Amino acid sequence: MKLSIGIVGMPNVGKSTLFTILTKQNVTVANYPFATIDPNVGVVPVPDERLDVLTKLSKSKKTVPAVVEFYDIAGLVKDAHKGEGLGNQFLANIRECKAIIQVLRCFKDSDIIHVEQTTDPVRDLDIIVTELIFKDLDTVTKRLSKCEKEVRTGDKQALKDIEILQAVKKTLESGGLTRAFAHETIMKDLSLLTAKEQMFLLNGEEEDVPLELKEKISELGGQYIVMNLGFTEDVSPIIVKAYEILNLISFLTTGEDETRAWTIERGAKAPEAAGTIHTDFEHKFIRAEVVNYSKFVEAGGWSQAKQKGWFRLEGKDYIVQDGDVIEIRHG
Ligand SMILES: Nc1nc2c(ncn2[C@@H]2O[C@H](COP(=O)(O)OP(=O)(O)O)[C@@H](O)[C@H]2O)c(=O)[nH]1
Ligand SMILES: [Mg+2]
Repeated sequence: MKLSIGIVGMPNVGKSTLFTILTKQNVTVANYPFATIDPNVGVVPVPDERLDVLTKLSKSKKTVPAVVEFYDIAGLVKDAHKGEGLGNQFLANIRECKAIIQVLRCFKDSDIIHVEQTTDPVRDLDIIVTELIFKDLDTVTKRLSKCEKEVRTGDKQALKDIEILQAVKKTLESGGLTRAFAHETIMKDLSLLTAKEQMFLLNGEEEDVPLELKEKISELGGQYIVMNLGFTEDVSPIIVKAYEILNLISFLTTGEDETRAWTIERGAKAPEAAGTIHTDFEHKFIRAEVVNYSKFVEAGGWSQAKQKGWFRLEGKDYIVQDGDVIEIRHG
């Protein structure tokens, strides 16, 4: 699955406004042809000051930041899970994303129509979460009955799966999200909407945000950011926060040709990281030469770091750390 974030919410809450601000500084779009094909996909560079420092040190010709893809998904309305307002199509779009930013309209502006007539972000949150939950309940219930059939044929794995699915179903029925189960194998297969990392963007001024909304979001185990999209230019905090909730880190490569940040999930091992540079590197991985960023800068470059003995040789099991400056050795 790609490292993509879907922008989700009711109609007219500021989703496209967010998408437009995020993608305005779209410097790397030429490297990502699909982004020019689908106008609802934006490739957004991740701000990273370390890149400038490394570029100077290595006198690199090019600097390439890490990127996150954002999807502007059309607005969901009540009963989307029953197909209302093309709901099923939009829910399918959400399923393709790795994480969700849910935009909630807190700003009051009578010129901007609200599909539910009034500004009430607590109600909107409930509507959207309910739609995601209903869709997932449908998915889980279908899978449960399939597993129950498999159990009758003596399938032991199915028995374990049923246990997890029942716990998931119970969570959904009580109105909860299911992120806590995300590590289970069966969940990876189902890719539930409520199991995705989710961040809430409260569109408005701080005083527009009801305390009840913040409490509801905390109950759901979510993190929020308050931002008045109508009057915002700098969205770096959103990108940085999104990177964090997605559990992403960057490792760095640097040389005369280019200095570049590469995105991996926290916990990824060296061959997997190598694979993000080139798929062949993953299979032909021999070892990685690694210096952490601060040591690299302190030494003043690759050769100095080597002279000082500050770089390490790491093998297949090495878990790559944020800010590792890496050179991959491959066959
Ligand atoms: N007053 C105000 N209007 C906003 C704000 N954010 C978005 N809008 C306006 O609300 C309307 C709907 O926004 P849009 O981003 O298209 O909503 P979407 O349907 O969720 O994609 C547009 O006219 C925006 O200019 C805001 O923070 N304050
Ligand atoms: Mg829109």
